[in-house]
Amino acid sequence: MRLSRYFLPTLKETPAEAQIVSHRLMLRAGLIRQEAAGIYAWLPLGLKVLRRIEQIVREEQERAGAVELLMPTMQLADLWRESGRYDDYGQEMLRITDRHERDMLFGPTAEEVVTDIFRAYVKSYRDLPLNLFNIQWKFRDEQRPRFGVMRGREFLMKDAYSFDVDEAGARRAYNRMFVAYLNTFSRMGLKAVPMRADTGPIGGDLSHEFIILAETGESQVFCDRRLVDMAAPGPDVDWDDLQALVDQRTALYAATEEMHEPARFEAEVGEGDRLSARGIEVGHIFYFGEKYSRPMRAFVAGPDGAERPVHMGSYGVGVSRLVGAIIEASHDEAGIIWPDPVAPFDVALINLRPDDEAVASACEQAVQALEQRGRSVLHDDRDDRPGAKFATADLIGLPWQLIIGPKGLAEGKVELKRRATGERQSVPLEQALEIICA
Ligand code: 5CA
Repeated sequence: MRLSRYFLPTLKETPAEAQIVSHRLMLRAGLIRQEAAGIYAWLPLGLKVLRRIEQIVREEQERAGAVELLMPTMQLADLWRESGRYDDYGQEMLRITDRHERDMLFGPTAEEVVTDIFRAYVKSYRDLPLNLFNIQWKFRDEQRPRFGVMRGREFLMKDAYSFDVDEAGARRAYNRMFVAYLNTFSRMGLKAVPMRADTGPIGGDLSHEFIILAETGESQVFCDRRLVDMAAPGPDVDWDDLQALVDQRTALYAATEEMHEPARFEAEVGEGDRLSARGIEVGHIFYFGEKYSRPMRAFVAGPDGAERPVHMGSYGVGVSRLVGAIIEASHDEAGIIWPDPVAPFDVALINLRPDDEAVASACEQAVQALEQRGRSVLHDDRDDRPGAKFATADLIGLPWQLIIGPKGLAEGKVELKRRATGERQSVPLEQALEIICA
């Protein structure tokens, strides 16, 4: 992609309204634009990151056995009257009346809709277990939308819903999502710690939040440091028997403020391992049994023929929030440092003299070779000062910067910079390409 033909509206000034670094950088790097409080347009570069995060989430959901569908953003109030949540949900729910005076709402979550779909088709234990997920925009009329996409009113969520014949099955489903989440966040270069959590308006008695540690996090968290150091299990696990893996992690103390028990914390965790920090919640999983299936009559026949409410759980990931969370975890003074798996492009190609024919043709050659090998390139071919181009490249944080100018070319060399470390090397173009594609 040529930058001269792209749409990358970067800002020189730091926007005054942004209080935390990820929000500032997202505005400055031209990733998002605020259209109303807590409501954002995703500009081209931001959209690419969002899509890559979404794809990692999708792949790990599918690996854990979940099946994707897409539910509507607009929901009928009557479904929420059936579950009993319509009046409870309060002002966070955006309520809308259609032309027929029918009460509707912009979905803040989708337990009711998915239960309605389930009960229409599934009647027998033979069709279970089932886990359905979608990646869809949600709306919550938050009282204090803030920190950009971290606490928006409109935000993208991955929400999965599991259906099992009994509690034992539901726990297996819960464990699968627990491990899928560890792997998902690890693929994005994040360390997410599972913590015992309050269930809030979703309900249920077993729940974990997945928290990224960051100074600007909204929640205070307390945990055993050894949990932070534990590696993600990876894809090669026995997906039908994850209890030991989950137990190993839930045995160590980790709790959000609402669930924190100071006396237990001190008794269970050695002084040197006690970690009290701020955190960002990027995922939340719940087991709530028959909370929705009983009032909404989502019943299945068991092996004995008797009908009983299906056991459910729900599992959320804040897909749009993750864009901000990743920046909180990975940036420096000069800008964003994208982890390779979520970067909007792999390489920033900096053309130091677009009007020099030899430089222009070397750049073309580099773009072709990189794209042939499956690497994406943002080619800065604009007529601008080198200093401005370097600043833009650092700000938008692509993993590699490939710098081509007349002086180097005369010696047969280009410059390659790794954004994360700042390490630079002056090498022939072929060698630079090898290093990038290694
Ligand atoms: N139905 C359940 C799980 S599917 C649910 O709604 N869970 S939740 O309320 O915890 O939301 C799931 C995830 O969405 C959260 O962990 C968080 O990462 C993200 N999220 C929640 N509210 C917001 C918001 N206002 N802005 C951005 N992300 C949000």
